[in-house]
Amino acid sequence: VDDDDALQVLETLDLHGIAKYIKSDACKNIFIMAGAGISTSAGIPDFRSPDTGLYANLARLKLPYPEAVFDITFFRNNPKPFYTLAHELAPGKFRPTLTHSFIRLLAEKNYLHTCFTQNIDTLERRAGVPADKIIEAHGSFATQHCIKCKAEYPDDEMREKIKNQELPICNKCKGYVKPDIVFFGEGLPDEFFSSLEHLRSADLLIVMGTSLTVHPFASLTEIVDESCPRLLLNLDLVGGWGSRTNDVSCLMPCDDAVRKICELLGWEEELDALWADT
Ligand code: CNA
Repeated sequence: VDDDDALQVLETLDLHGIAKYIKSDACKNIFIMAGAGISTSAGIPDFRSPDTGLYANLARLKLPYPEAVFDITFFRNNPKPFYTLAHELAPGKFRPTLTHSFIRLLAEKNYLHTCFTQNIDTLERRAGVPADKIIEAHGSFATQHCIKCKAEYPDDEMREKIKNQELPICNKCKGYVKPDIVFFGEGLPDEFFSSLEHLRSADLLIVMGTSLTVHPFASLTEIVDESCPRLLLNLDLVGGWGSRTNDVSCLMPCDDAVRKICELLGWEEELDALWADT
């Protein structure tokens, strides 16, 4: 046997192979890595899709470069473009997708160890994935602080400001207030780093709806064991997929892909029931 044969875990490198593996005793801990692509069918644009992505549509905000809208240095001088966008993306406006319900189903069936998400839309929580199984690696709109004196700013006032397209200003020092989402130039939350070691216990990693371009998040794919099956559900092939023996990719909208997986597992009705309930 050569090295690849020794590492081979899946019988076939497709969704059948994945479903069979999930049903086997070997698959206990499933980890998810999610990105903006799992929320596009909810109506929230991703960053990088060529015509529909946010970066393609930011011209009207007159930014020096598209990423500036999420850049902390830029925000300190000009928070307006960010809040224009926040108004459009405000949580509460969107319903979780079938893919979010799939993550919840994995939790209900005791397969889900941790869902690492780059998304700031809180749709994982809204879909009913238990909070202690979610790591919001780039923070979320759930809380907010003054960028100058760090004072917390009330949730209800924040919601009002975003709704009315007004700038939230610190009640104590008049500094600008920013939701606790991680901008370019800021560090990721401690709980992100402290939970990385668990990835070594992964029996399956499912990567969904991400271009795998933002680091350090993207590098989580490397932490799982060399023999751990990795499934990519995305519109395009990213992250050098296929470089490992048990890499499987399914290039289609992730809502369709999770439905196929659930069909193969006999979980389709439960999936639909969970989704109908959110
Ligand atoms: P990205 O770089 O925009 O990549 C999105 C990926 O998803 C692309 O590879 C697309 O091909 C793919 N994709 C789009 N639609 C689907 C679909 N229906 N099914 C499967 N795949 C699809 O976004 P990333 O998440 O990789 O980038 C990281 C950034 C994006 C994080 O910092 C996020 O905070 C940020 N972001 C978050 C949201 C959100 O919270 N919903 C929205 C936009 C951007």
